[in-house]
Amino acid sequence: MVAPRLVNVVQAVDNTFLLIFGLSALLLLGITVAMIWFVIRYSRKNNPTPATFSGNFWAELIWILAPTLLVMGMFYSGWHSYRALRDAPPGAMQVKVLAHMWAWDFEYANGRHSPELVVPVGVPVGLSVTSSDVLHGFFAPAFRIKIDAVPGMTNHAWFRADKAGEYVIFCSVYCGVGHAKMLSAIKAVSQEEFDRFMAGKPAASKPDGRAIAEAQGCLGCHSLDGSVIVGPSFKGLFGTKSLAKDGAPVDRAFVAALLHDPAARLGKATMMPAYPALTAADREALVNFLESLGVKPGSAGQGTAGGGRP
Ligand SMILES: [Cu+2]
Repeated sequence: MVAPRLVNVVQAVDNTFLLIFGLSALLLLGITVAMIWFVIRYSRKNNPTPATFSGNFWAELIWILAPTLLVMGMFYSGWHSYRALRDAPPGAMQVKVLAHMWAWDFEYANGRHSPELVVPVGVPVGLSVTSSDVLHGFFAPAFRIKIDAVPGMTNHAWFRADKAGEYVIFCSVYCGVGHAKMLSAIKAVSQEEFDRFMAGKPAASKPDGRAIAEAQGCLGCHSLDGSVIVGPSFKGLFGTKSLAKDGAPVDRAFVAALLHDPAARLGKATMMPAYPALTAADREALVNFLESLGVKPGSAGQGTAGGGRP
């Protein structure tokens, strides 16, 4: 009984696709050939006097049974691959997937958060997918996973990366202006590298503010070139009057408070989500990055490339 549950999801989904595609191609060919034959065989030229028909039991039975069996076969194959995708094998590593406008957050059993889904090669990974705001879709084409992220509801899927590498994650449901930027990656790494990741030792010695802004989805709402997407552009923002009710200037303390609880700091409702999972070092790097973009126009720190440190 265990065997069918361990069916490779990629294989199961591909088999269903090929089955439906093959049957569709076969039907298209059969129907087209039959149609052409009927047009010629029963044309008015070949049949000057119209024929009369009075039903045929066997013909009717066949055209009821054959499509029914075909469609049931497609259903069975689809159901089988759906089960293969839904039912994670026992003992799979569990990861909570939270979609928000416009980034992904992956939470591991030990409480570690990551904007990318880092997994060890060869280990089944169970995903519990949900959203904190609007409808999103978790789409990892390499693993044939496409599952809705719905606020207030948890959907499940699983996969196993058999080869080390980086596999792209998209959002498959249009979710607002930052939708196209809602990208992330499944990073399949060796067990040792994964253990290092879980222990929280970052590969880079110093966090890069621009990379964090990208990974956290900040750039979905805040441009770096002065244009307004949803929120104010990061360019030249530091030191200016904020949109908060109290009109406080955008400074280090303001940005830190904003990341912690945006609505409370602004004193009004906002689309901006909180980022409680950011480490202190990440937050500082992010604030440094903003500061580097906020210096007086014309001087250094346009922030168009590199880490953008002042
Ligand atoms: Cu989305």
